[in-house]
Amino acid sequence: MKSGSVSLLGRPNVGKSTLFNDLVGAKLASVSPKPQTTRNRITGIVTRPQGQIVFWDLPGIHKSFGVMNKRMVSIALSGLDSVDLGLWVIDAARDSQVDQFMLGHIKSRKPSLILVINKIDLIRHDDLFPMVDLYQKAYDFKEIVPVSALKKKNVEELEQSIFKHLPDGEPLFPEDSLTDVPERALVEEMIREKLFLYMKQEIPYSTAVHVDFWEEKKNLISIQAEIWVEKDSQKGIVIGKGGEMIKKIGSQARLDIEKLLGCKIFLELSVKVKEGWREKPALLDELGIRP
Ligand SMILES: Nc1nc2c(ncn2[C@@H]2O[C@H](COP(=O)(O)OP(=O)(O)OP(=O)(O)O)[C@@H](O)[C@H]2O)c(=O)[nH]1
Ligand SMILES: [Mg+2]
Repeated sequence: MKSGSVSLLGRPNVGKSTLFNDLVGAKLASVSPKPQTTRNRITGIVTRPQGQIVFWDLPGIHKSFGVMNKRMVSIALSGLDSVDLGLWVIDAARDSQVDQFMLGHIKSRKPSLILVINKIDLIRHDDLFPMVDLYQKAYDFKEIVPVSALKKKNVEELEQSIFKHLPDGEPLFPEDSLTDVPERALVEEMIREKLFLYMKQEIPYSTAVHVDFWEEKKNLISIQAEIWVEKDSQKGIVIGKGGEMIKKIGSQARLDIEKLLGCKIFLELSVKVKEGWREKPALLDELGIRP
């Protein structure tokens, strides 16, 4: 049997979390059109007759300023040496210079990588070949696999390529496991995703979500979560006129959470000002954003 861990690596916004959810077959990671959506490591476990893969969705690697972003990048970089295989994900429709530059930097660590060219739905077929050629020269990839995570194109083929390059071994988790991330953290992610989807400009970046109450009764789970903002002026924006925005965030998040946990959810959201939380190590620890 094959068994191993596989990280999703690359710049922000290339589609790592979308691909991760496809590979795992469940929505565990938050996805949004804004860069730096993912802040923490999320694991997803896939068990097949051939073996088991433990996927790590990670934040994007970027030039980081500030305490939180520095932590995000060191979490992202942990996916270079602490795994059996990395998927280096690129956006086929975006300029490749930054990716080439980043690859140049990590080369010396000699990670075992598959190059995943994502978003091929956005390019012409003919543009793929020169790209493959360029990357083949840039690094000794185990394989190069073009996919469209959004259209779920070629994802099964990618899984087969991954199995080919995994070591032999026994599964680490029982075969019906989906993740080892606590449910609370997944719920926080589902709520945070809605903030990234619906809030504009710097607001989503100034928010965090913290579940502070959880009670299970028969077929209903009651959850209370705080949405942290950095400044008092942001509180009203998250709540919205007549509470409309926070209601929308809550009802959309509830749908995802009910699907994830498979039962009815009562979700109550509140907004709390935690001044400059992004720069405070103790608050980042509380959110689980730890390098
Ligand atoms: N057209 C197209 N869009 C895609 C594809 N895969 C992902 N996207 C979109 O790209 C955007 C970013 O996707 P994410 O999965 O959040 O990207 P990410 O790499 O996890 O981003 P960070 O968490 O910020 O590092 C979203 O709007 C996705 O819908 C694809 O194959 N084709
Ligand atoms: Mg992501």
